[in-house]
Amino acid sequence: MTNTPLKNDDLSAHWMPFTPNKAFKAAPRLYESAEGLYYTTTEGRKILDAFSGLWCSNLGHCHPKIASAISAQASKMDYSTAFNFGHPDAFKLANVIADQFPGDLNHVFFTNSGSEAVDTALKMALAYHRINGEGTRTRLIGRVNGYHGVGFGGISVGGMVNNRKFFGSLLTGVDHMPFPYDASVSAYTRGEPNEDPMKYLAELEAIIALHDASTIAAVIVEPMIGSAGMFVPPKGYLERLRQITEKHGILLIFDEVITAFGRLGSANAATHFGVTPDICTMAKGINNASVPMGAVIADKKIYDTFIEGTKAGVEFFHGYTYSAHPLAVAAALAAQDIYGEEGIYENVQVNAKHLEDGVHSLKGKPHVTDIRNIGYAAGLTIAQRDGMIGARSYDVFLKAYEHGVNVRSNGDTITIAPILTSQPADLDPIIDALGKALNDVD
Ligand code: PXG
Repeated sequence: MTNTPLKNDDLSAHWMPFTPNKAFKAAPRLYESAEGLYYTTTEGRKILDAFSGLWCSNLGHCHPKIASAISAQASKMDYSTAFNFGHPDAFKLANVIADQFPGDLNHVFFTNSGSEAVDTALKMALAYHRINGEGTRTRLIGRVNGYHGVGFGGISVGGMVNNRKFFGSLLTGVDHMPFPYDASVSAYTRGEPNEDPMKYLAELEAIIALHDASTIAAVIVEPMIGSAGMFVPPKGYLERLRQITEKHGILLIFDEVITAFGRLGSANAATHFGVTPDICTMAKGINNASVPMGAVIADKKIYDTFIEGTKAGVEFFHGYTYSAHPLAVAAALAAQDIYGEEGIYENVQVNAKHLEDGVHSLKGKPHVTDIRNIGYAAGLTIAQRDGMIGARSYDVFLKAYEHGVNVRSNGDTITIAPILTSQPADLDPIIDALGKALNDVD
C-alpha cells in the first residue's frame, strides 16, 4: 500500500456481482464481522442472517472449529496441486462425502464453486457417453427458471432470462422443460404440492421424442428450486423424472449446490427424496462457505467407464488449479464433523415445522400472494408494483434489513434460508421482521 491517491473513489473500483451498483454505492450496506447467527455492520449494527450468507453458512459464521482447522492448515501446507500429486486429506474428504450419498454415488471431483461444479458435471456427462460408445448423445436438458450458476454451461441449461439474454447464443443443443409449479393450484402449500407430476413431465417426454433419446446426454434439475424463489416440485416428480431418464439412457444430474448438507434436514436431496441420480453437484455447505469449494459426485458406472475405457494417460481432461485446495479441504473436514457432532440435520428435522408455521402466519400480510416451505427454506411471492418486476420485493428486502434481518429478494420473491443451527427463538425474529417489512412497503 502506498500513500498515492486512489484512482477511483472508495467504492467504484469494486464492480459488485449481481448487485445494482449505482443504488448500492449511494447507500452501502457493509458487513465488517460475523459470528454465529449475526453479521455486524461497519456502523456496529447487528443483522440476523436469515439467508445463511447465500444459502451457504449452514453452521453459523466463524465456527471456531472451522477457523482453527483453516489456520492450522495455512501454516502446515498452504497449497499443493491435485494434478499428478495428492494430499491425504483430499482422499479422506472424498470418502466422507461419498459415504453420505446414496447408491453407487461414490467418486468425488473437486471444484471451487457451484458454477464450476455444474460445468464439470455437464462435461462429465458428455465425455461419459462418448467414451461409452454413444458419442451422439450431446444434447442437454434443463428447466425453465432453473439456476445452475454463471458459467456458459450453467447459463445454457439454466432458465432465468436475465442470466442468459446478454450473453450471446450460449451452448447449442440445449432444451428446457417446464417449471414444475403452478401457483394457481398450489399456492400456500406446505412442503411438496399434491399435483400430478406428469402435468410437467409430459413435456420432457415430448422433448425426448422430438430429438430422439440417442441425441440426449443429460437432464439437470435443482431438486428443490432455490434462486427462482424457493419452490418445491410436486410429490413424485423426482421419481418420475428418474424413471423417464433411466428408460431412455439419459443421465440425471441433481444440482445440489443448495440442498446438499442439511437444508432439507438430510445430508442431501437425493437421500431426502429417496431418488438416486447419476451425478450430483454440491458447494456452499460443503465447508460452510469458509473457503471457496464445490464438488461433483459421480456414480460408479461413470467413473469406471472413464477409468477402464481409457487405455492410458489422463482419463478426464478437466480440473482446476485449486481443485482440492488444502485450506478448503481442511475447512470441509471440520465442517463435516460438525454436521454430525452438533446434530445439525436433526435440528432442521425437529424445528422445520416451527419455521413452516411461522412463514405461513404471514398469509394475509400486504402484497403476499403465495408462501412455500420445506426444511429450513421458505419462499414468498410478492405482488408486483405497477408491473415492475422485483421493485416491491426489493423494498421488502431493504425494509427487513432496516429491521435488522437479512433476507433475499429475487424477482418478485422473498426467500429465507435460516442458519441450520437456529432454534425456534432464533426463527421468530425473522418472521417478525418480515411481517413488519411487508407492512412498511407500499
Ligand atoms: N447451482 C445452484 C443450484 C445454485 O443455487 C450455483 C449452482 C452456483 O454456485 P456458485 O458457487 O458458482 O455461486 C448456485 C448458487 C439466490 C442465490 O439468491 C443462489 C445462489 C447464488 C447466489 C444467490 O438464491 N446459488
